[in-house]
Amino acid sequence: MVLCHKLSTSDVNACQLLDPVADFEKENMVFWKKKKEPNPTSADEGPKTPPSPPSESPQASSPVGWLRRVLGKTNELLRTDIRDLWKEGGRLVDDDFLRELYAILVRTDMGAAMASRIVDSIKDQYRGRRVEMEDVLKVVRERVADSLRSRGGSLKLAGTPPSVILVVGVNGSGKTTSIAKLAAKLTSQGNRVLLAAGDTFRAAAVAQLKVWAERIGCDIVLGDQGSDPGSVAYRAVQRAVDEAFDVCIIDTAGRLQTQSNLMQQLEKIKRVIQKQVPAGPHEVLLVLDATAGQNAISQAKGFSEAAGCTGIVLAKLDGTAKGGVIIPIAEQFGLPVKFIGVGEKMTDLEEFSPTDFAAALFT
Ligand SMILES: Nc1nc2c(ncn2[C@@H]2O[C@H](COP(=O)(O)OP(=O)(O)OP(=O)(O)O)[C@@H](O)[C@H]2O)c(=O)[nH]1
Ligand SMILES: [Mg+2]
Repeated sequence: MVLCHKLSTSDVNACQLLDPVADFEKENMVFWKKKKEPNPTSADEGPKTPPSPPSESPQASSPVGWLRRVLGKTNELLRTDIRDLWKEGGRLVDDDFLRELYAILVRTDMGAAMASRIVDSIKDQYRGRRVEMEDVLKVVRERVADSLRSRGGSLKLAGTPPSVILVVGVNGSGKTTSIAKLAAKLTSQGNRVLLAAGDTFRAAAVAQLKVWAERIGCDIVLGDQGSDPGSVAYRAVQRAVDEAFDVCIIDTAGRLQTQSNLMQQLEKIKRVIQKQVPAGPHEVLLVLDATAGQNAISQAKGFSEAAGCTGIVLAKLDGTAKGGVIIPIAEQFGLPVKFIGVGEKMTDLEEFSPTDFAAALFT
C-alpha cells in the first residue's frame, strides 16, 4: 500500500517546508561535501569525486527528454553503434544483421537474455524484409519496457505508521545520499521522517547523515562510533513508534555481499526492527552504483539473497554509459527498481518509470 501521511500545519512548519529561503537552498543544494563545509569523511577515506550532476529537473522538460539527457552516455553508446548498422539505408534482416544487432545490444549491458529476446522478436517480425533503425528501436523499447514493468513497483509504506526502511549496499554505492534524497522527497510529500545513523563503523558516516538531516529539517537518531548498529536501529524504531513518525529510514555501513558476518549483522538489525514493528522493515532497499556495470549484478545477487532486499535504488545513473545494467538486475533477481539517482543534489532522486526509461534509453 502506498501512503502519503499528511502533516498538520505545525508539523510542516517544524520541517521548515514553508520557508522559501530553505526551499531555495534545498532545491539548489549539491552534496554537502561540495559546499566546502566540514567534510567528515575526508579524514578517514579521502574525498569522493562523483560525476557532475545534471542541472535540469524533470519538471523543466518532458520526463523522457530529461531522462534522455541524464542517460546521455548510455543512449549515445547505443545510438552510435546501432546507427552503424544502417550505413547504407534500410537493412535486410538476415543472419548477418541479426548477429551484428545482438553484439550491439549486449554491449549496452542489457544482458544476453534480453538481447536474444529482442533479436528473436526482430527475426519473427522482419526476417527477409528491409528494416529501418526506428523499426528496431521500437521493438527494443517495447521488450525492455515490458520486462521492467513486470518488475516495477513503487515504495511500499505501512498501512499503520511508522514505515521502516532499511538501506543496504556496498561501500560508496550511494546509500547515505540516496537516504537523504528519499527523506527529502517523503518530507516534501508531507511525511514526518526519522533518520537512523546506523553506519556506526565510521564517525564520519554519522556526521554525514546528520548534516543531511539538518538540511532536510528532519529528525535523526545518532549512534556512537563503534556502537552496535542494532541498538541505533532499536532506538530509532522505538522513537518512531513513540513519537508517531510516518517513516523511519535506517542507514547501514557499506559491506560486501561476501562478508557473511556483516550480512548476519543486517539480519540482526531486521530482527531488532521486528521487535517493535513486526511487519518491518517494509522495504529493504539495495543501493547499487550504476557505474559499477556488471559488478552491480553480482552485488545484487549477493545482497538479494543474504539481506532479503525488496527493491533497488540505482544511484549515479547520470554520467555513466552503463545504464542498461538495470535490465539484467531487474530480470535476474526479480527485484523492482524503485528509484534512480541522477545526481548529487537533494532533488536528484526519481521514481523509476519503466516506460520512460526504455523510451529515453532507446530513442
Ligand atoms: N553523480 C552522482 N553522484 C552520486 C549519486 N548518489 C551518490 N553520489 C555520490 O557518491 C558518493 C558516495 O555516496 P554516499 O552516499 O556517501 O555512499 P555510501 O554508500 O553511503 O558510502 P559508504 O557509507 O562509504 O558505504 C558521494 O560523493 C555522493 O555524492 C548520484 O545519483 N549521482
Ligand atoms: Mg554512507
